[in-house]
Amino acid sequence: MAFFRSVSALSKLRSRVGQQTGLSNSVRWLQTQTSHNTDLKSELQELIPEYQERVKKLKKDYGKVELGNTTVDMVIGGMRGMTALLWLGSAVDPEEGIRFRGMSIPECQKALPTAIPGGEPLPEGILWLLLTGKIPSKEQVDSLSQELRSRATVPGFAYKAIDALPVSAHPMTQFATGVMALQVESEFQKAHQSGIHKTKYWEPTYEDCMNLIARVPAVAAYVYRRIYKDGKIIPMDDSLDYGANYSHMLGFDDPQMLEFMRLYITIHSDHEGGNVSSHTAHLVASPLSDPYLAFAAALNGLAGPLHGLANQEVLRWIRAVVAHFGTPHINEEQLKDYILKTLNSGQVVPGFGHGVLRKTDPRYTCQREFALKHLPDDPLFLLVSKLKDIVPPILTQLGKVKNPWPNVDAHSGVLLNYYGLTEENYFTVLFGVSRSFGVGPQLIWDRALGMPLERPKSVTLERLEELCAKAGSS
Ligand code: CMX
Repeated sequence: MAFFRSVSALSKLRSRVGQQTGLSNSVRWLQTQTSHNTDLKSELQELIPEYQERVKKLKKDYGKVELGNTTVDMVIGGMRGMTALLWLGSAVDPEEGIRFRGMSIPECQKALPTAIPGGEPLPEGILWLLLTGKIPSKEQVDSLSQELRSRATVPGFAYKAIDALPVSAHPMTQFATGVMALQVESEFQKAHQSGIHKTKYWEPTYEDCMNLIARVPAVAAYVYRRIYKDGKIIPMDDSLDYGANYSHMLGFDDPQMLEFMRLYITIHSDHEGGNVSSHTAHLVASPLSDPYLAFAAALNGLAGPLHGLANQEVLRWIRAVVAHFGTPHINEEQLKDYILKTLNSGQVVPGFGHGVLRKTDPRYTCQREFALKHLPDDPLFLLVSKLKDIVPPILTQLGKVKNPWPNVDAHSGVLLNYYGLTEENYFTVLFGVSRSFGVGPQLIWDRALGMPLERPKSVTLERLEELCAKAGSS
């Protein structure tokens, strides 16, 4: 009872703080939580005992509280709607979309520090927020930028591992191989072999996750330059923030592209825990596989066309439409015919639909706003805009699509293409770099909270039929 009393006192306090400032409750609450600690690890260290207490209390006093029943639909339907994971960083509401530690994308755009006045959030800010639940100051974000730069040196053997693959290998294969090679330097694996006490697991996990996050842009940029730019590598620029540096190492220094990259990483960082890549990382890390092993596995899930690879598939599909009609200026009837042709050939329309969302993805909306501001007349953007109106009614008519609205992947490709990053096979690598920002913080918390090995129960087909027959006859 005391627990519920304290929760209710907490929400009253949140609401009171909110009324005083005129901001939404979640942001107001987080603003009261800011601190002056510029060292992220020390900040985290202070928070861990409180979170451990909260989880301990749930386990001890409320372990048998039901969160919903498991149905046959869930077992044979990809576990849709089954609440089965603890994920601290973010939550997806079907109608409203993502909230990062309670903050919507527009709230993050307003509250997180930027590189230029009125600009897009710096990815370092979302990392701080996801890990601590607090809105960082510019000073804290700058200090984190510096920390990431100081960890960014990639060992030569990681590049050699990539070089062992043919240049024609898919960029995601090359990227995941590079990440696997980084594992050789895992602090967690070393510490575990030396017999570290389990209460300390989070510390080498923190080191691994921060090193991983710091190093993936260089690995990812290497893959890009190796495949598409004759292997001419561009070194990191010590004066740049994380997002700008990644763009710079890829070879894109247009200030607008740097802003888009900052926004891209921020919005692709996390999407609660049940999506394939995030869930994979959490699952693979649960038997104490280190963060590199977990994140490489996550990337392999992200590389599926129904998940992150849709990024690539959307631009490929749009290009095929343009090639088919010989122009990006296509009328509604022609577009409808092409969409039906795609559906009739047994394929999905990439960039539409979602496992959880039931409205337009706010990650789509914020990219659309960026495009409206910076490239309103781009022919491919205009085509994407038409598709957002034409595709949903057609998918709805199929009668089976639960969410006909555009998702995050419907938009990113045309923006990247506009700024010169035209090689769509590479797009999922950008998604992968961003996803390290969501996966890393959760893996650190998994170890800090002593999360156990994940091991759900499965059922055979015969047993399922037996249980259904029993339920049917009663
Ligand atoms: N085009 C055509 N058919 C679609 C569709 C689309 N965009 N979205 C869903 N459907 C179909 C499904 O294939 C399924 O058909 P069957 O019953 O014949 O197998 C039916 O509608 C029901 O699916 P659903 O319950 O609405 O959707 P799911 O939760 O099963 O799948 C998703 C979600 C995203 C895989 C699906 O909407 C899809 O394939 N979309 C296109 C690919 C895409 O954009 N993926 C990116 C998602 C975001 C991300 O993870 O990056």
